Parts: sequence; structure tokens; C-alpha cells
Amino acid sequence: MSDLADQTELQLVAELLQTAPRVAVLTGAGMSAESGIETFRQPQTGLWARYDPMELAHADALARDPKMVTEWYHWRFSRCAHAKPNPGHVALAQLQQLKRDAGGNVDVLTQNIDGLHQAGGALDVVELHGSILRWRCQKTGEKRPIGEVDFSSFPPTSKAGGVLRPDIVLFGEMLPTDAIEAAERAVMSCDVFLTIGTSAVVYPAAGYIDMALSRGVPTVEINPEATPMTGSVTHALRGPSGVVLPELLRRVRD
Ligand code: BV8
Repeated sequence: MSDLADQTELQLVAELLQTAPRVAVLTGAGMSAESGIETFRQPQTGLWARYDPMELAHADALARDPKMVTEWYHWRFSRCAHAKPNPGHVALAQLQQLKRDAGGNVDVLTQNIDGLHQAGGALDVVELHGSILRWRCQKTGEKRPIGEVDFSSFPPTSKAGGVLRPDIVLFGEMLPTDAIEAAERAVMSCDVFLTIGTSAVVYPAAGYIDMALSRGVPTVEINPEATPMTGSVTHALRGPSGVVLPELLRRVRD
């Protein structure tokens, strides 16, 4: 945060966070970028720069070629298995604790499947797109932690003989009903809405930004780049979440 405008915006947002009892936060892949996990749309290095997302992260692809898709997700897991929560994850979890101690809350609604919010201390995280740390049997629906899956061959199979797939939401699949209900409750009851590290192009998740905007609550975007929502939000903090969130927390605590 170098120039005055940013300092002023930062201070305004910190004051909002100080007084608002309930905060709803939508996070995307940018939240985990400083943990070393590639985002989806980073040109050249982004996951999708090298793969066609609709070729791999799509329900039709899994039905057509479960071997390829489960191998890709196992590779995706290998790239986040050793990732650690970054200062942005930790600051958000500490803000949540601060709010809870004062009788309020921070509802974390994440599109990420890496489990880093929980690893950073956040509670009751709403995993809108599921988790790569859980895999489920396509035959029985039984779920198990990834550590209990045998990846000696692909696609991995369960004892019931069904294909084991990551417990995530692929394109063309509905989000879990309980996640949708929790997210709607959070956005409809929040006093401030933050959108952090998301390009805001994937629905229905990006629709929660629209929902907050339609309620007229103050909305804040934290992202080094502009997004389709930048022109609509109340405050746009241009910077990496691993830097901006700890700075906001410091000011909230002051
Ligand atoms: C559904 C799990 C219906 C898998 C994911 C046209 C219009 C609207 C919708 C659609 C449409 N055509 C098709 C659709 C539907 C589709 C969709 O939205 N498509 C988009 C591409 C147009 N949606 C769906 O299919 C959804 N389901 O609609 O179902 C239905 C109805 C009946 C019956 C059946 C079905 C399901 C969507 C979920 C798909 N699964 N992930 C996996 O992870 O592989 S989505 C995937 O994209 C990830 O979850 C990811 O999180 C998400 C969004 O991407 P971002 O998180 O925003 O990441 P991105 O790289 O894009 O951006 C990173 C941002 O971070 C950037 O802005 C960058 O500047 C910033 N950044 C970088 N560094 C930092 C940073 N920010 C902060 N700090 C930093 N350091």
C-alpha cells in the first residue's frame, strides 16, 4: 500500500470492519496464490493456460475419461498438498475470531478446494466447490479423506467397485445444497461483503457479489487486478490478499 489513496481506502475499510458485526467473504484462487498454488486464469502459468478447463474440470470430461480427469486432480492435489496457509488466510481467521468474541461473525465462502482457510484457522468454512482433500465413490456416495485413497491405478476405485472422484463441484454440476443455503444466509445477513482473490466470472459463486450489491451493503474487492465487479464495489483495494488482509487486521485492532 504505497500511495495516499490506498491508505485512505484501507482506513475506510478498516473502520467498516471495526463496526460491522457480520462480515461475509467470498474468496477465490487468488487467496491461495501466495501459498504457491497457481490460480486458474493467470496467463502463461495459470492452470488453465495449459489446459482447457472444460476439457478437464467438467462433469462431461469425468464421464468421458475418468482416468484422465482423476489423474489431473491427483496432480492438482500434489501441487497443493505441501502448501501452507499464507498471512492472508491467517489474518482472515483472526478477524473471524475477533468478530466472534464480540458476538458477530465472519462467514468464509470459498471457491477454493485446497483446504487452506481451515488450515489457517478459519471455522465453519463454506466450501462452495467442495474439497480436493475428500474423494467420493460415484457408486455409493461414500466419502473418504484423500490419504485413504489408493492411487496405484487410475481411476481409483472404492471397495464397492465404484470410481472414486474428488468431492468437488465440476463445471456442469450443481453446488451442494447445504453450501448454497449457508452462503445465501451469510450474504443476506451481512453488514459488509468482501470479495477476495476471485476473477468473479464463475457462477453461481460470483452471483453472491451481485446479491450483496443488490442489498446495498458496503462491498470491498481485494485483488491486485481489476475484475468485472471493480466498477460496482464500494471500495477496491489493489493488492495481494496476503499483504492487504494483515494490514486491515492491524488497523482494525488499533
Ligand atoms: C452450474 C472446482 C448448473 C473444480 C470450479 C455463462 C454465464 C454464467 C454461467 C455459466 C455460463 N456458462 C456456463 C455457466 C455455468 C458455469 C460457469 O460459471 N462458467 C463460467 C466459466 C462462465 N458454472 C457451472 O458450471 C457451475 N454449475 O452452473 O450448474 C446446473 C444446473 C442444473 C444441473 C446441473 C448443473 C459450477 C461452477 C463450479 C466449477 N468448479 N472449481 C476445480 O477447482 O478444478 S470453478 C473454478 O473457478 C475454481 O473453483 C475457481 O475458484 C473458480 C473461479 O476462479 P477464481 O477462483 O476466480 O480464480 P481465477 O484464476 O479465475 O482468478 C484469480 C483471481 O485472483 C484473479 O482475479 C487474480 O487477479 C487474483 N489474484 C492473483 N493473485 C492474487 C489475487 N488476489 C489476491 N491476492 C493475490 N495474491
